[in-house]
Amino acid sequence: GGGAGAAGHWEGEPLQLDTHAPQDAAVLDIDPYSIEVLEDLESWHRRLLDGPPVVWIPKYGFWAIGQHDVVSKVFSNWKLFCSSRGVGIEDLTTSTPWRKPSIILEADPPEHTNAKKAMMRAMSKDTVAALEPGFQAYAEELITRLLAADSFDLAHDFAEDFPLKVFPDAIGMPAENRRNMLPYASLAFNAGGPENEIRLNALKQAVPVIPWAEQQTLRESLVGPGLGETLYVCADEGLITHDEARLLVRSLISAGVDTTISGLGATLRFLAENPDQWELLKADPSLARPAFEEAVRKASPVHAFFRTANEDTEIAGTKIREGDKIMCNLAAANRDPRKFENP
Ligand code: OVM
Repeated sequence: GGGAGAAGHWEGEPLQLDTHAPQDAAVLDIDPYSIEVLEDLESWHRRLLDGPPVVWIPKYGFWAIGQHDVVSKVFSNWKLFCSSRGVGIEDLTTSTPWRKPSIILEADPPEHTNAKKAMMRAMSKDTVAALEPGFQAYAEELITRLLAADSFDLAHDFAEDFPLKVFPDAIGMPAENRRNMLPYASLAFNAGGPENEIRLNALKQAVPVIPWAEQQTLRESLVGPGLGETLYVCADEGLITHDEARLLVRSLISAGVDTTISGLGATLRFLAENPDQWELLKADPSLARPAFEEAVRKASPVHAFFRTANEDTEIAGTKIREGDKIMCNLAAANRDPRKFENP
């Protein structure tokens, strides 16, 4: 985003890209979406946390932030830093996204308000409490089966298996083809990045299952009561339209398993790597929730979402122009020593 380069160019010199650094911007010449960075997230996050609070990433022409208080402030101000122009690199006002934007993730008030109300109703405290026995029963069944085996794969047989069973059950989805949710979710998350190999690969893997995913969002595809049907009842009652109910079911299918799988996997992995913590948890199972919360903090199943500046403004003293994209690095914020002691 942003305006044309102020730096003079003349006949014969290639036109400067929109990715020029704005005047006085602190520049961080790094590709946050490169394999090298993804394999060494800590150094990228350290550079965000140890340097100036707002840096310009020239490779793509967006801002990046990572300090907890700065990220928090941007996320709390939807009027200035909106979601409706997209939470990935692309500005939805000028690009064609891979699918119709989400009405809960890529939306702001007032459009966002009733969508959120419907979602809150579908996942009310009572509904969630009613889901618990089924989740519990399958957890017992799964653990019994895994313990009977000679060995099992923690990621595939546990972290993926559990959410892929209980969550689609909760939505009211049919039993078949649920693993299709994995490539679909992978695209939902990777679509927010640049057109690199990771994104192209996610697209390639997901393309065959996109029609399946769209089909699953229809009311007649649901096989029983559940979160999906509750969303359609919200439409029957006029809170949202039936097309919006369909898009909210799509949100459940898009975002319901990926982060849960990462969170469960990270929790068990960290416990395996820290046997003293495992002993503490075994001695006091009520520590399960804080253990999970801590794993999610440390692993950040979502690394970053973008916001778009809705008008000229500033962040921590840096001038931001209308249309500028801001990469808000949750994963860095979760490791900010200003916020967390010994993060
Ligand atoms: C959605 C949705 C919500 C959160 C994450 C996501 C990045 C999608 O509403 O579809 O994937």
